[in-house]
Amino acid sequence: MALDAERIRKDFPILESVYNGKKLVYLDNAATTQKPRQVIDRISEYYRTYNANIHRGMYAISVKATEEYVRSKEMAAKFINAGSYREIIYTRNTTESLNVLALALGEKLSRGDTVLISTMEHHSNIVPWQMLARRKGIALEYVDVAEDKSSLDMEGLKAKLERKPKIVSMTMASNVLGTVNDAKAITRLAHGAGATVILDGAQHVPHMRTDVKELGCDFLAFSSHKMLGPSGIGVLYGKEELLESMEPVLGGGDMIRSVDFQSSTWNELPWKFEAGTSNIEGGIGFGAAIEYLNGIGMDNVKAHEDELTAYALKRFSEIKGMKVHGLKGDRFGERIGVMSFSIDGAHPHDIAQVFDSEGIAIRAGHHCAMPLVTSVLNEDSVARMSFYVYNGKEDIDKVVDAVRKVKAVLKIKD
Ligand code: C6P
Repeated sequence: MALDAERIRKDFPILESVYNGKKLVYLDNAATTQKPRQVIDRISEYYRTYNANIHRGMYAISVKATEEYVRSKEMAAKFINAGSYREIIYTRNTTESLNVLALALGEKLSRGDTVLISTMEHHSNIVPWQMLARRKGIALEYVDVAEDKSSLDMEGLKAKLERKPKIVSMTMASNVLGTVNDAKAITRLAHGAGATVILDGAQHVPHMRTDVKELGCDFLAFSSHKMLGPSGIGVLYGKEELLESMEPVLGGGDMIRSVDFQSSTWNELPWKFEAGTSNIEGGIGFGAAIEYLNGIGMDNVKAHEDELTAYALKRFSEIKGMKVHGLKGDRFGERIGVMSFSIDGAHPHDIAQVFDSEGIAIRAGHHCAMPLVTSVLNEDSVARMSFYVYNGKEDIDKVVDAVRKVKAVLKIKD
């Protein structure tokens, strides 16, 4: 076994809860993950013993708060193998990180320039570029999902790169299909075409080792809340020289070096991009989450999810009328533990409701990836379960029982 899920589960107080008379089985980790005691306690300790604003205080608790906040950035930098914490900007979430990039990099684009994304993207890597296209008259192009309806069409990517897009922004792992894209190859090809490369790591960084030096990407976005940390903290990683060359998008306190009545100069990195009082407790709690994941080891996290994915694929293959979206067979390792599925004759919202009555939390809908779900999968909605470090095979067994209940309730014949 890659990790001891049963022992890990004991660190998560919420997993002791009983809903609808059943012990909670939490399988909506792609939406957000649960928090271990270590994270909850770290945030509580901050409030109880050293709550103060950072960078301002000439007194002990402010100095400690600043040190802890910076320490969390150092851990985040190390976690993705960034050069230093100067390359780690804290935002609210992946969405904000991508919006900051669309605003800051978008400033340098002009009418007729192209931004290339894919049809596999979450709305947060589509809408900011559409807004930029409307503002600046740039063209937005898409790389398609391949015929397998699961992986990115790499030949299509090469063809689109011939048009020399200025920016290529792609997801590292799909929140609907679970597919892990070859982000290293995408980055290499896009750089070869002269593009700036942004990677959406929201579903990758929490689930497997992510090394920005190895990937070679220019920017990476991800969220603390999807990796055991608090909400309201996202990461925007950028290569130092690129961040230095960019203008900030928000102005105010903390991001300046000097201000006079007419103009201002900017603070050093990463503070240039963090205007106003930061989410201090969020940053500090995120540090505790990173420590927790380091304790498990990211290769163990991936191996555990592989084990659960293989088991779920096997169990689901035994059920008539059940369709699993995404890569299957011996390609199961090319996905994270996100599994979308449909059951003949059952609406995904009904599936989620019956699951809820069994204490099982899953998500149903378009998962903020409408183009992918409607145009590629040809569905208006799919059910989705997603695993993390505290899930075990017994959770999947409960899902299989719940699928049987869905069929019984909706009178679907076997
Ligand atoms: N996907 C899901 O249930 P935020 O909300 O900003 O932390 O993350 C946005 C985001 C960006 N990219 C990908 C690939 C994502 O999966 C998400 C968030 C959640 O699938 C909430 S919609």
